Amino acid sequence: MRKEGTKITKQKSLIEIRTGSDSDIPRIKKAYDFLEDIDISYSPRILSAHRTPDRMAKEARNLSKDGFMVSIAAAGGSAHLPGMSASETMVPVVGLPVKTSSFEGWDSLFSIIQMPNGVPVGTVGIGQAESAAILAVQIAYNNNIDVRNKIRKYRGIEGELSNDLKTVPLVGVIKPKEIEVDEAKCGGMISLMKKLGLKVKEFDVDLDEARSVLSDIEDEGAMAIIAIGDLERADFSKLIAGYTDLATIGLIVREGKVREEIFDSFLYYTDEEGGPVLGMGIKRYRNAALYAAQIAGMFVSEIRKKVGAFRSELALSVEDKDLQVKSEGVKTFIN
Ligand code: RP5
Repeated sequence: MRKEGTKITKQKSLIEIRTGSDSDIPRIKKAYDFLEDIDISYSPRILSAHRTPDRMAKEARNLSKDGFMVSIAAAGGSAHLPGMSASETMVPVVGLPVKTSSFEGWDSLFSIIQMPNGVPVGTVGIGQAESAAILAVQIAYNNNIDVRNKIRKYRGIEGELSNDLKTVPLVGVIKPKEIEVDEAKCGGMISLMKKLGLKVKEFDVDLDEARSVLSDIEDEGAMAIIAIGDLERADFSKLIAGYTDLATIGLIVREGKVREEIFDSFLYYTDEEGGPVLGMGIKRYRNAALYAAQIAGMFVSEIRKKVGAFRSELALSVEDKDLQVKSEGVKTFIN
């Protein structure tokens, strides 16, 4: 049986907040506070990926049947809770890296963000608990115009959405004109989304055009945005997120060595500029597509089924390789 969040008991929780330890709870207090302040129910859990692995996995598998639309998974250090939870569910997981004493939370961030292709976690900056809560609401309440307008007001986003707005499985892919993407990978991301049943609209913009592009796609009922940046324009995703209440997936695509400072301009915004971003691992084009499909899949069962089939194919291909390496040995396998 689920216990409802602390303050609200009548409203059904669409948002679960799982932490790897009770010690995480005071560190992510802003997430609970934010949801309580805007009257959104949540279910708090303590589920450790290492100390209670079976229970953690089982409760991840139960998320969908228990009616959750999103799970915030917060953990620190060897922070495997978000990734392991994500691998057991089609419900989008928002990864919240908890600040640690030894590495200031960089260990947590790196353990969460760079998920392998196939199983995305939308990751916020270290200790960015309020961002995680805002994004969870933006994902779970995409079709609830009252809640969306409340969030827009709180975040200072211009323009109230019309109550007649109907959401559709549409995703906007937006990038600055000046950056170069790997055409094959970007094309692969777009075709994967289409294969999973999403409509996709692509925009190359200057930042001053972004606001009107976003306003149009919001009016068309989009469910998510993928905003692409590179090393020089790592801030692009969060600047885009500053103009919209749509769940904004941030993707950094530039090839080459990446230093950790990039995450400072990628994931952290201020009251004056930018907004919260669901960060994907560097160059994780496919995960951006899958995460967008998971968000839409919360509202469209056909898309959820297709993401499930994609995951099953992925699992089968790993199992095949396992059988192969077991029978052939590594030397034949790698040749
Ligand atoms: C992680 O280890 C938890 O998420 C927590 O951040 C960290 C330390 O846990 P405790 O030793 O305080 O229980 O799994």
